[in-house]
Amino acid sequence: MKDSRELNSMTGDGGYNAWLSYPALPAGRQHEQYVKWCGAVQAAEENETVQAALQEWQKGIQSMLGIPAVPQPGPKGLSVAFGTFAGGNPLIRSVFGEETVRAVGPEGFAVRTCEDKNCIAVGASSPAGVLYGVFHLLRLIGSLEEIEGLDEVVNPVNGLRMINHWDNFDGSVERGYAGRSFFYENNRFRDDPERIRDYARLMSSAGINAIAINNVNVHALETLFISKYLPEVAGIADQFRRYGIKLFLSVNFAAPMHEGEVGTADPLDPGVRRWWQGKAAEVYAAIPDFGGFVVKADSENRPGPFTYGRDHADGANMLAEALEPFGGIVIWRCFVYDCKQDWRDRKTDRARAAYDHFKPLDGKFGGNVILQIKNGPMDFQVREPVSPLFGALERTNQVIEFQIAQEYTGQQRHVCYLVPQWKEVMEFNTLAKGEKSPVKHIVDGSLWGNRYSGIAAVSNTGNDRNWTGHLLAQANLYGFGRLAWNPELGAEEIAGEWIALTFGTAPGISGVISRILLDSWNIYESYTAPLGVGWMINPEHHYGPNVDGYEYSQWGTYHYADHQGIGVDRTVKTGTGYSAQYLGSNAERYDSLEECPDELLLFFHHVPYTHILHSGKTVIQHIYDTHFEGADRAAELLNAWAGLKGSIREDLYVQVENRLTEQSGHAKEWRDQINTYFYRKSGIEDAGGRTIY
Ligand code: GCV
Repeated sequence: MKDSRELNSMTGDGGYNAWLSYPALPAGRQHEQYVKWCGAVQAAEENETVQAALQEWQKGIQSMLGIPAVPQPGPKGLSVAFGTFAGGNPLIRSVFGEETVRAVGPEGFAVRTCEDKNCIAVGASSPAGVLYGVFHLLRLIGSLEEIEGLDEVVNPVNGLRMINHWDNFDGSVERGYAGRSFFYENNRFRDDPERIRDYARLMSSAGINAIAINNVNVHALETLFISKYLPEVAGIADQFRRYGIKLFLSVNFAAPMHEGEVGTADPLDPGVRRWWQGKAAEVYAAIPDFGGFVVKADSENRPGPFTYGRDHADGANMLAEALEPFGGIVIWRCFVYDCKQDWRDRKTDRARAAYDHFKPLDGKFGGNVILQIKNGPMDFQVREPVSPLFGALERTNQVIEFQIAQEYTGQQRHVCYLVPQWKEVMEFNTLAKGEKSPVKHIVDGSLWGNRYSGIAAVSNTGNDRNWTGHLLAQANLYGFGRLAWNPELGAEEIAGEWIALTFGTAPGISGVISRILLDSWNIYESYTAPLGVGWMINPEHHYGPNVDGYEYSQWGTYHYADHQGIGVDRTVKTGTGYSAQYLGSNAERYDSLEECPDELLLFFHHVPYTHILHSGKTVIQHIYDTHFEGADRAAELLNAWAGLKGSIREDLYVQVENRLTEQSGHAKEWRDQINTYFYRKSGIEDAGGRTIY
């Protein structure tokens, strides 16, 4: 346990500083080592990003070590020095030889402890690389890692490491669970540059380099972000630039008509093409490093090229042509499906839709178009198979889309650490090019040699003091950035970093919080929809149990439970044929009732409740057992957290205690609704004789 003096010295910021809190480090050998090196800093480059790195360094060192990092013009005793290779500090160039300089990519950095030159040097080819290097060093110190003997080159694995905001101009956030937007309120840009700057610091420190600031559902006023509101958008881009982040905008495909200048949005119409070209020129005049457009077209009632008998490639290429002269990109989303499927039609299948729409277009997209594909074929459920589009597109740039916002995983009222799920998806072997074809090598561009690579995710932030509502949901935000930077990092490793940086390094804390995080996905899965079938939530707002919520709605997402069995038949012979969208043994495994993994059984097969799983249990007994256990384990999370009282800051402790209390009660509600539903449908008793209503 920390002594009270140490705890009180940590400011009660309510979680605002998140993983940039820089908690004071304990006295000891490691502390001494840091103090020895970090009292002086050389970082004279005038570039605003290098200066931001310097400020961050000084802030971090002061807070963690209790000493100032004094700027120093040249070598004098031990120091930390950072700058670009071409930036004019001869020390940086003398520490790193040609070979190292060549190995450092545009956003990477090299770091070396040079005893003979009395410095720890961070060198990079770009100012953004310097900033990433400084955050790296701060992370090492914050986690009590060695900084003597450092000698490494670190490059991000993925080119695009992107956050998508679903923020609306009126201040609401679609699927937002952490308050309102910190960009907008009441159809105005909020005048809160400090918050945006701190947000950029947090994102950059996690490795993010691209942010789309508005919802993919672009409404009337947001359509004008590329015209009337450009000056305000440019103001946000200025803030982002300092932290190495490019700004993107979601655009309305029908914008030319909306602004009344052209009577159509037909992508092959010369007037429409000219309109977008003019618009791109205006945007780049205001924001020279503008990233590009994100587009949701012909999806959930958004406009798109279908209206004109054109396809997605026609639409995307038209926008890409407008952005190409400026180096911009089009990120075209593949979340396209018929949202009004009728239950009598057993062949139409929402899961098939993205593949059916986009596979035939492989190779038809321009070089600066990237398809953004949701990780699963449905919609960010707690469990889905990996989208079969990964592996199906050989000649198309593609990024994966995750959802940090916990729309279907407890809405940041339940803890659900998603990094393990994302890692599982990234490791999935698509078999697209032999045995070693994991998703991570498709999205990093290495499998097919794509020009653009990357990973995007829907933000879980809002203007709540702690950014994410649930404090533990910060781990997802941090974890996403770190995983996008390097998919080889482990879920536990990332959790450990986040815990040390947020709560400090006092013994006994990390193990408890790490266990809570690492168990949380499995716990959430066990008391909600069973065996991969998904949904079973209240329609529209998507919170809380409602087994038949979507079964009898017009949105066409079914589980087909009746008194005999449950599940969606997606097999080739008797079902929708979705399983055939996978390659080789993946297709065979999912299609086969015997081989299909338990956790996805009901996604692929309709089975009787008495069907025996690989685990040896019947489906119905599995449902009862997991729901009883899941609710018990949710309650244990609260007990585990209670053990931290007095060891971590009270303001942080209380926040999580409140959420875990709510989760524990809500998990029981889930348990009872699901168990009761299936007991009454099936008429089969629980072998454990437990209470089912
Ligand atoms: C932004 C789901 C969500 C919608 C979201 C959509 C999308 O359907 O419920 O709120 O819209 O996905 O990803 O476009």
